[in-house]
Amino acid sequence: MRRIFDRRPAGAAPRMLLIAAALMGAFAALFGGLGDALAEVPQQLPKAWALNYQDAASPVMQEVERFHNLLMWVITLITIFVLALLVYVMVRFRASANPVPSKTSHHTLVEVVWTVVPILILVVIAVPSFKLLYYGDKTKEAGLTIKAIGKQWFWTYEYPDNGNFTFDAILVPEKDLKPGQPRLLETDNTVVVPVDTNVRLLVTAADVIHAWAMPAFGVKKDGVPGRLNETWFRADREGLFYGQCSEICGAYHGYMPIKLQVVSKEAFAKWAEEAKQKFASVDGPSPRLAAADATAQ
Ligand SMILES: [Cu+2]
Repeated sequence: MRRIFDRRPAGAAPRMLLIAAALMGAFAALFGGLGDALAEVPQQLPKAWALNYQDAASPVMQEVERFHNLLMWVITLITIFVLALLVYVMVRFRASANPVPSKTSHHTLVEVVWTVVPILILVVIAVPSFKLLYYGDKTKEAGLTIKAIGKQWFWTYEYPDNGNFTFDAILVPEKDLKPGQPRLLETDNTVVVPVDTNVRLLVTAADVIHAWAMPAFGVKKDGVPGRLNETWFRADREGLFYGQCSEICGAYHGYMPIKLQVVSKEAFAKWAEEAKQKFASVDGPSPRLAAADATAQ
């Protein structure tokens, strides 16, 4: 709500307050359906003109950052070294300073050095790179499993450990956005996970290749039809996090975002109980369809 008050023109206070109160009501109603667990929460969003990654919220992303910082050192030192060599050659061996160039074409020591040193640099990079690859691959002790199924153009989620309910998360179009909701990132249903819990994420797709990507968690996993990919994350704080499909999957590839809320373990248990009632079961008919059938008969 802060943004509304910041933009308030002088003298328009009472009307803006009324509007703000109405919007607050709408916001509360939006989340009201899933109980108090999903009241207003801190959002983590990409910022305009920001540099670097979003703040890491999962151990894999912390390791990604560490690896990135190592690579920055390697790249910077190599670039400075090559630049210094170039400048030295341009100055020291320019035509006026060196009118008769040397005809040397081989130098065994130099050739061995410029082969061995890059190999050593690659080994220094490869070791932490493979460690990180396997660290992000899977978790041995998962607190719960979530399955994300990419579809043109939305995500379907399943919670096999919490009653095997399933729901779709579809983009909220710009005209229906409530204040504070980000454009192209807001979905009608939210993926909810408990804080400080290893979440095993299974990703697949029903039509073409999609990718479930959540920058703050260091997760970017392809969803491939007919295959089940696995990864994991452990959110270290509560709040709302946003991601997007990251495999170009058709005309509305940019319109299938991911909205995920991290809540306390108690709030998650409560949410899962309510979600079991509200959403369809993977094994059974949708409660909404069952209700429609009952009225039809
Ligand atoms: Cu997609």
